[in-house]
Amino acid sequence: MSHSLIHKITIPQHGDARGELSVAELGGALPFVVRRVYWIHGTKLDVSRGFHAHKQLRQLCVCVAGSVRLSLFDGRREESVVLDSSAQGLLIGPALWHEMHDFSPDCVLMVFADAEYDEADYIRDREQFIRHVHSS
Ligand code: T46
Repeated sequence: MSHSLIHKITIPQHGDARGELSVAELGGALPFVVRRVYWIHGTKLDVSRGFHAHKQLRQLCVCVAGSVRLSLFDGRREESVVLDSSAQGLLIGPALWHEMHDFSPDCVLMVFADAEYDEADYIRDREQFIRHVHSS
């Protein structure tokens, strides 16, 4: 049986009467040393993003506000997951085509990455991605 493409990580919450506090730390919710953090926000209505895979990069995506749907494709199967909680992260490893759809207007998607930005690590053509996974 093939394993799921969706790897969720529980992010510890320390809520109290004052509100919420969520922690992503190495050895806890973070499975790698973070070298870059970016966040996607202010996404316009009916806009989708992504449409690429990475050759090496590992990322943890946390929807800290609102919601977004991620569609994942490993070259054979496609799976979709809605992120709508700051208590859960989605791991996106290498060789996983990903698309982001259905952003809510208030969505803030925070992404922790294990390397600096490198355009050479992107595969932005779906046919090229399929050839890449079937040749490796
Ligand atoms: C990913 C998904 C989840 C930079 O200059 N530095 C950066 O660290 C990033 C992430 C992007 N950029 C530049 C490159 C483009 O000119 O920002 C512009 C928008 O990037 P892109 O079109 O790749 O954005 P998304 O939302 O399609 O993809 C992003 C990440 O790039 C990607 O690694 O996995 O979010």
